[in-house]
Amino acid sequence: MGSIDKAAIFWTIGIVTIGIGLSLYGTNLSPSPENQPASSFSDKEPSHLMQQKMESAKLISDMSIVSLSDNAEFDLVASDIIKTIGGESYDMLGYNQQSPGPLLLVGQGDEITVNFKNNLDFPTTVHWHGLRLDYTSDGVPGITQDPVLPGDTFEYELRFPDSGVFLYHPHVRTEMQMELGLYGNILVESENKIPATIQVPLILDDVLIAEEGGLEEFDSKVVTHTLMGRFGNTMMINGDTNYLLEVNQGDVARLYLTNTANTRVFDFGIEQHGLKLVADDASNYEKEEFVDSVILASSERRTVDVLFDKPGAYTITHTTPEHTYSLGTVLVSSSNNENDYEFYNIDKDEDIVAEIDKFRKYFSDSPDLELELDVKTSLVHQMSSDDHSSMDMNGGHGADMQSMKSDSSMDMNDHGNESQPIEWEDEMPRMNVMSNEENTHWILRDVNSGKEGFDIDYQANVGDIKKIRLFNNPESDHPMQHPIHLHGQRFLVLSEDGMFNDNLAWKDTVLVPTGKTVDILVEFSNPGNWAMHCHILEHAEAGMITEVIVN
Ligand SMILES: [Cu+2]
Repeated sequence: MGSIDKAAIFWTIGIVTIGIGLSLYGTNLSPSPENQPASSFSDKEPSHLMQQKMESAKLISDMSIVSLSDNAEFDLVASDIIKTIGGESYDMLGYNQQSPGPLLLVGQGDEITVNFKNNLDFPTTVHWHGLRLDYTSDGVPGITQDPVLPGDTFEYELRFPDSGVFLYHPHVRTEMQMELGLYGNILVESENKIPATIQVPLILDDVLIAEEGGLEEFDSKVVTHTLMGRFGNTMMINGDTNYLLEVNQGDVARLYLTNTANTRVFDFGIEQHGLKLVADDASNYEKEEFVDSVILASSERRTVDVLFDKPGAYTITHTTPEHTYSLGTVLVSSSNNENDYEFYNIDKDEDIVAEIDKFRKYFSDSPDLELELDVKTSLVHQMSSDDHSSMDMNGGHGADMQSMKSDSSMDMNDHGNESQPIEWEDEMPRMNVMSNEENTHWILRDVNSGKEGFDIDYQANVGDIKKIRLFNNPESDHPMQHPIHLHGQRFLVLSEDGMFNDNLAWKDTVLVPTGKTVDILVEFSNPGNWAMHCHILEHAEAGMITEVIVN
């Protein structure tokens, strides 16, 4: 039933690295002093611990692993599948008959060709989220390609200038197709050594299962749940409601986290374990830091290292202001392995610091573009003009509100948790279900021109370094956080409400909390026509999208 019975796939990185020249652990046994604390590895001979690492850096994946060398070709097919969730069968969608789709394992700097076939009953595309690839392979209808019709094929040319974990998913009715299971990870390996004994991709998701069974239905013509996005009621890691990771005491796990939920922001943690935060969407951080948990919005990724130094069963958690949910379990078996206490050392990534140094002179530039995040919805006025004087969004819908911590005076503009990393979750289900792309229109607005959405016509040139200011208007009809994603480029998140971010990393998606002003510095490195949109999938479908042209 759980993943105990599932044949987990073990892949020895040592074997892979021979082919693509990444065997730093095998050849460089005297790490440079700036990368290693003085206390560790001072001997010429490899230590016992290092021997262990050299032999055992395994990739553990529930998804089938497809290892692709430079110039490889790969066939990817989207089709209907029947997927088992919590012992029940559901009609869903998959890539190569799987959901999540296969994990593509590639090397930084390599290029591959994906021969895609659409065996679905409706149009789709594949978007390669976070990759700075040729825009003609970016998979966005209306901007880079026509939808791939049922039975048709499309050839995607992928390249991987950045290392880390990325994802692929459709860009047509994305809110439906991703919810039904179309997504997968790409792991781009760099030449840098990985100070871990195992590597594990963890895809966090939720699905909405209807009371009467089956997944909550979609309207084939109209996007629904546009107010807040479709929150699931069933959470999964790697497509499994009962996820289990089995490790040995002494293992250092490098966890690659990806959020593929339509709208849910996850606050990921592991009971009794600190997480060493290593990398963001598209690069390492300037410096590692220990955190209790990691906030990930839809489509964001993080890399964290965890030392499992004591045997036991530990719950993988998602924590909201109201609840702590179990996402799965890490089972740590006792072993004679020594705990690797150098894990507690904090490393600086001098390469990233040096790379970002070239951009610091732009940090104080004025914004080249100021975007306001807003919404127009007839629902709010409809509801508030209803003759229920006491009817705020809680009071009138007691049955819908049972999951809330109180029936106090919250109304739509006061979710009460706006200062928290996770502002709130599905608190107004009925209102949300009533919302659709016709009664609720999400807006990206150019503050200076007043233009909205595709009328904004923002252009830049390759080589430009530009600041973009994102203002999440707290006075809008329905203020809430929005993860804003820019295709095909990378950016630094410089500040929030003027508070400078002192640990930078390259990103492609940034969560803009309610009422906040977030400045990002975009390196326009990749020519073409690119989408920029909210990654709450229902918001993007309901208008929260624009196009950026890089000449
Ligand atoms: Cu949004």
